Amino acid sequence: MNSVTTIAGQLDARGLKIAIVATRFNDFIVDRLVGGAVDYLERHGLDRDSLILVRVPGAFELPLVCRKLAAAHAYNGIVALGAVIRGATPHFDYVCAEASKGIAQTMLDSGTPIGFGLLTCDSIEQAIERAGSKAGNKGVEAAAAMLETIRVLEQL
Ligand code: INI
Repeated sequence: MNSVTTIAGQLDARGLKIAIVATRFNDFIVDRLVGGAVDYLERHGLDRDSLILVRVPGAFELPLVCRKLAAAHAYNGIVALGAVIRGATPHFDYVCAEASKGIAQTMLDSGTPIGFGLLTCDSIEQAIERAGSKAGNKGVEAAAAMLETIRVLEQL
């Protein structure tokens, strides 16, 4: 497949303006995701002055705030971070479904890349594993995906 023309995003965050939107709900987990995303973006050249962090109450509020930021056209990309942890009622399913649908729809409607860093876990242990331990840090992965998508779109 050497001869196939390939377009791929460079993981270079220099010169970009980025917004991170993070929930206060489950902040003991989400703060680890935020730390991972900030660290990743700075190590890839992002100037700290070009980064804002917006806090929202919970995952259900992520789409609305991402949509407002995208509509401002002031940011090249957005990283949405949160953690929904299953409880005793079906509440989990409604919050996960609306948050993920809303974020995806916002990305498609606005054309602004949004890194999807919303953990949807059956237990606190699963969330801890994905917030900088056994299963990596999903905040880092969301920031990386957003960055790569920004740089791919620039070439299309
Ligand atoms: N919000 C979360 O971000 N994570 C959760 O685990 C969660 N649970 O389990 O209830 C949660 N609920 C709050 C929700 O996102 C809204 O903030 C709330 O319903 C007010 O609109």
